[in-house]
Amino acid sequence: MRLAAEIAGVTFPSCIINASGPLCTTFEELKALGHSASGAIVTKSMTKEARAGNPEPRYYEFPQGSLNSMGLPNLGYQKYAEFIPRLKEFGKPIIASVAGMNGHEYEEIAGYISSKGPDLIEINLSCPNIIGKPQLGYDWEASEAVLKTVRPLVSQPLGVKLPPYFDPIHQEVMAGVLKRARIDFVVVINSVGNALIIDPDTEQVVIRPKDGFGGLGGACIKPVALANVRAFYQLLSEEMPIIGVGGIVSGVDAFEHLLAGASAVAVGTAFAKEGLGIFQRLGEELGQLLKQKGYSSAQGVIGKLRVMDD
Ligand code: RRO
Repeated sequence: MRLAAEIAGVTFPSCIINASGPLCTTFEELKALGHSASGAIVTKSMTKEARAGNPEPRYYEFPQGSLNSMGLPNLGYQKYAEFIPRLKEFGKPIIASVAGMNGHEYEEIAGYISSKGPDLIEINLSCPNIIGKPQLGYDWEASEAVLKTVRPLVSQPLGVKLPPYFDPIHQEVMAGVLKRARIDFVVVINSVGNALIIDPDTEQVVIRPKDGFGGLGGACIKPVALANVRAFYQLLSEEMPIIGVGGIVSGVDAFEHLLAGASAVAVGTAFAKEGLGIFQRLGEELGQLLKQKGYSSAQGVIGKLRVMDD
């Protein structure tokens, strides 16, 4: 079965890749992704300075998903600038994920990291866990300003990682921003920000930062992810391919993201829970499902979702 994907002219050997977030911060972790069946190596979002992240406990798993308030722990962009040329030997696309604390940092990081030759760059506009900082993706003007200044500094395909939106007008406004900023691909969705999980036994929150509020991920967010993939596909399919993220635990979940309009899918919480073998398993499950259904490639499924007649 042909599981390859194409994003903005870059070929991915598999349409199933890691999401920026879990297990992609250190060189060892990135190399392990190189050896795995992941169709790409996606880095943790990088900031100007190295960050230790928020106080622990900051990650909580439960059967339907995860809650995190990691706070952008990463080694700082200079380190990823060293790693990227050394990760080229794996022969699969490298996506550098960039997160600034302000517009100037996005510019500095994206411009420099571009010169180190990643295959694509993702601008993260949607981290929900920086104490005192709102998610940029909910501020249209600020998003447009950052993307328009970064665009000319980057020679690779430039993508944007967005937060979930819950009303069509918000997806429409953001689609306009992405078009005007000449963005090449879209990654939806980041975790559902500022969710709260309560332990009724201890009568306590489950993570320390922000009094327990954090980003919700995993199986329980799949319907929100599919809705955002579909909405952006309807708005942008001609211009910008989509990487679908949110709730992918099985080959069927990946298939649903493709139907909704994703060209590739990225796995976060389920990768954190299951480890590197998940990319092989999901590839096998998706391959079998496509065969059963008579598809000859993953690409043939993109956007094929059917709606009901009026
Ligand atoms: O590090 C984090 O707390 C984090 C980031 Br940068 C992000 O984009 N999404 C998320 O759920 N956590």
